[in-house]
Amino acid sequence: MLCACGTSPQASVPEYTYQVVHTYPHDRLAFTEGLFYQDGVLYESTGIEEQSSVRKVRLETGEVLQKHDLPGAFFGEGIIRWKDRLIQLTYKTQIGFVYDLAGLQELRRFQYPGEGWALTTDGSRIIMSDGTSQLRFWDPETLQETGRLTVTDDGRPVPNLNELEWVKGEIYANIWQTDRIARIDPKSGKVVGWIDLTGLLSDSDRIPRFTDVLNGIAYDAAGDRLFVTGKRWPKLFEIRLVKKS
Ligand SMILES: [Ca+2]
Repeated sequence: MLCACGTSPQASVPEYTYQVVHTYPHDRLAFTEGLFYQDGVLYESTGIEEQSSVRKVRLETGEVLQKHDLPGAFFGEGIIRWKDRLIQLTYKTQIGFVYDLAGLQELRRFQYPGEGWALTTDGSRIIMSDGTSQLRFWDPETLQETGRLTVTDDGRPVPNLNELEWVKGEIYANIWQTDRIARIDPKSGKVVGWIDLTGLLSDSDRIPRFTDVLNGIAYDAAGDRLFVTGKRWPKLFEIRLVKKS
């Protein structure tokens, strides 16, 4: 039978599934909101008021090496390193924190409008998500906005962009409340690939009404390793992408 759909065929955006390369322990109480990897250490931000923190974690064991707790009113969100500083967003309080990377001591606070969801960097700009289909670019020194980019898939905006990671010239963004990661062209904003992580955390590793959604992408550029986890997941995974045929 012929399809009489009446619309032009969609440009085929490649889809990827995954292979698990390694499984590591992850703090089951960590409501992961931000994640990156730097010089052998995972940096993680956790959310929820009265439970928020920024921490350094040993990848292999999940051991928390260093931790700074946020004041109770703040809900921690995305993090990124810039030079010798660590920058952290908060969810709805419109205040960000700048820490000393080595000691995780608070150096100062700054303000931005709207919600704060995630951060990453292409090496010259900070890239920020706020839960919409837009990404914001910031000057990393002034933390002032320099531009925005709308992320689209086949011409339609992609909302709920959450945790970000810069991976080999693309922006990876996991889509809130899904098992999917968008691979985004940073120039056009177009989704150039979809990663489907369905089934990554098994049902037996989930606690009903406690274990939450996929969130947290980190990339080890030197070792070409991609890490993903989720909110209150007991595991963190190194994965390899496999193109769906
Ligand atoms: Ca990240």
